Order: sequence, then structure tokens, then C-alpha cells
Amino acid sequence: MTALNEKKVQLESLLAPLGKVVVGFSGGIDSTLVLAEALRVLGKDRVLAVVANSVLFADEEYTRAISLAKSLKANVRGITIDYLANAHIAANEPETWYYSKQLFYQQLNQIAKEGSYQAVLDGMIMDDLNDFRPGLVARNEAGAISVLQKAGFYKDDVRGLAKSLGLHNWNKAASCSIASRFPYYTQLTPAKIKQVMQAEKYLRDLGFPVVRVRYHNEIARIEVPVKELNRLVEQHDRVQEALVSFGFKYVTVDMAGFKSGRMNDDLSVATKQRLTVNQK
Ligand code: NMN
Repeated sequence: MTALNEKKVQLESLLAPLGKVVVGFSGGIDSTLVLAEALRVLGKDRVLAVVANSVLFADEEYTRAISLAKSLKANVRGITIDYLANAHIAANEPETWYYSKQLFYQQLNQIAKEGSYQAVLDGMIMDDLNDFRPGLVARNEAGAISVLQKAGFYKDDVRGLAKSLGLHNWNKAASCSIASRFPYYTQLTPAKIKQVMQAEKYLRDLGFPVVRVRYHNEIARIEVPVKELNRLVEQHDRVQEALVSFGFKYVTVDMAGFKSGRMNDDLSVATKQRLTVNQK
């Protein structure tokens, strides 16, 4: 048996005894695999996909996630989370990840309780253990189960299994809360968030699926993979014009290319450790 097959068997054996489950579903490939496998192993009537809509994620991501869950024949429920009502999150403190996941899991647990679901599942994977992920502490506190992580799935395993199962988004670029585009302690407002979302959507539509527009007040710092830098700079005129129209004064391209977690470079080792204790 291949290593991936062993992980798949392990995943099935983790899912089988769970009874009725709620799956926190974002439409990303990790939670898509969890949802698809939960549906296959437990059956449609014992799985509920819950999709969160909020100002920190693009509306199109929410709509796409709802349709994807429906196309997998899952029962699906949308919820709304007012992240900016939490002062820590609005202030984009390093704790933002903890508090936003806490709000998310609280709602999932509430839904599970009301519907007599025995477990709440999410899409965290092994790679998340090597990242700055305070959300894992919130997950542990909430008692949510990361079945892929428990079965030892890394991103390549997820994509490999998703592809073999015919999940069309197997190669989808990872996306996350828009908070990651802002330096820590930058006050998040709907206007700033909209500015960054418009800029990223523009660049995605221009043919850059992997992109971050980091917000530094008047300056936009665009990150795309290094191999895409030339192609981006070739289109400097239109990119400059568009991003200025969204409210930036200066439009820059980061020569280091896309680096997930770049804003965490500003955090001290002590802060990272404090917020991720017991992560592993
Ligand atoms: O790819 P970017 O935009 O840089 O964002 C990734 C970063 O966002 C990660 O390095 C992580 O620090 C943060 N993040 C944290 C959680 C969490 O704690 N649950 C979830 C998603 C992203």
C-alpha cells in the first residue's frame, strides 16, 4: 500500500465512528477533502457543511463554497460572523488568528449542539503545525477535530487524494483571511479591506491566481510567485492605474515574490511561541 493510501485508510477509520458531523467548510481544498470523505464514509444525512460569510473573506469565496458544497450533494448552512466587532481582531493584533477561530468554532459547536451532531471537523493539515497558527489553540479549546492532520496529511497528500477523487479544485491556490495582508496592529476597517480585496481580485482576473496585496498605508506591495514577476511588470501601466483607482498612492512589486506568512516576519520569536503553545 502506498503512503497516501495508508493515510486515506487512516482518514476513513477516523471518520467512521464519528456519527453525525459538522464540517467547517471554506471551499479550499483541505476542507473540501474533509467534506467529500465525510460524505462518502458517513453518508449525506450525517454531514452538515457550514460556511462562514464575513468581511474578512471575499463574497465570491463564500458563494463559491456554498455552490461547491451543494455540488458535492452536502447539506449546507451559511453563517455570518462579525469579526470586526471583536476589538483584538479589528486592531489586527497577533492574537487576531486565535480570536477569529474562536468565534468560528463557537458557532460550529453551537450548531452541532442544536442538531445533535457529535463532532465538529475542520480542514487543518500537517503543514499548519509548522506555521504561525494561533487558530490551532482555539481549535484545541473548542474540541474540533482536524481529521486530515490526525491522519498525517500534508498539502501534497491532500492534493494527490483530491485529484484522484476527481475533486475539481484539487489545485486551488491557498487563500486565507484578508487580515494577513495588513501589518500587525493596523486597524482593520471595511474601507481598507475593500481596497485590498479589489486590488487582489483585479490581479487574479488579470491572470495571477496566487497573489497578495500587502497594505502599507499609501503603498501597495504586490507579492506574486517569482516566476510571474516579469509577466506582472510587463503590465505595469494597467496595474498601476487600477490600484491607484482603488485608493493606493504608490504601487510596488516585492522582488522576493510571494511568501506566505510574510507579515509574521515582524513578530518576535517570543510572541510566536506565546500564541502557539501546545500546537504540536
Ligand atoms: O499567505 P498569507 O496571506 O501570508 O497568510 C498566511 C498566514 O496567515 C499564516 O502564516 C498564518 O500566520 C496566518 N493564518 C493563521 C491562521 C490560524 O491561526 N488559524 C489561519 C490562516 C492564516
